[in-house]
Amino acid sequence: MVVAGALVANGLLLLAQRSRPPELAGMWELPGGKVEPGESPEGALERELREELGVETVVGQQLAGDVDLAGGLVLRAYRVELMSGTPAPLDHSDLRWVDARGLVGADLVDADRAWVPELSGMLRQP
Ligand code: DCM
Repeated sequence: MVVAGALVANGLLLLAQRSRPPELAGMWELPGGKVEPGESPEGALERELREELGVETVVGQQLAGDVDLAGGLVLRAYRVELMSGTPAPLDHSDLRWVDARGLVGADLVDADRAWVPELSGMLRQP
């Protein structure tokens, strides 16, 4: 399983720009990564966000609908609350905070598009 986090603060959502693989590089995603053996999905997401963004988070509610990825992986997204730190692109090309319009207009990886309607409703409208 792959887990991804929707970090929303002040009506804005954090998007992260992938640096790899070549076919996904430059596209934007909810940051996250693979669940390792013995980890809970929530624990894995907290670890991934610590490693990739340098922040401490608490994982909240799951977003609706898991997404099937290539290779038999399943992608699941969660709401995430920032506890401490300022997100930094430690593993991504760039980070960006988007409102509803910015989310709809972003060049998102295909899998993450499933959550655009649900996420837009949480964000500042233009
Ligand atoms: N992935 C995705 N959307 C995300 C996070 C990851 O589609 N928000 C996909 C990209 C890879 C796989 O999950 O196929 C593993 O991600 P990573 O390469 O970041 O470990």
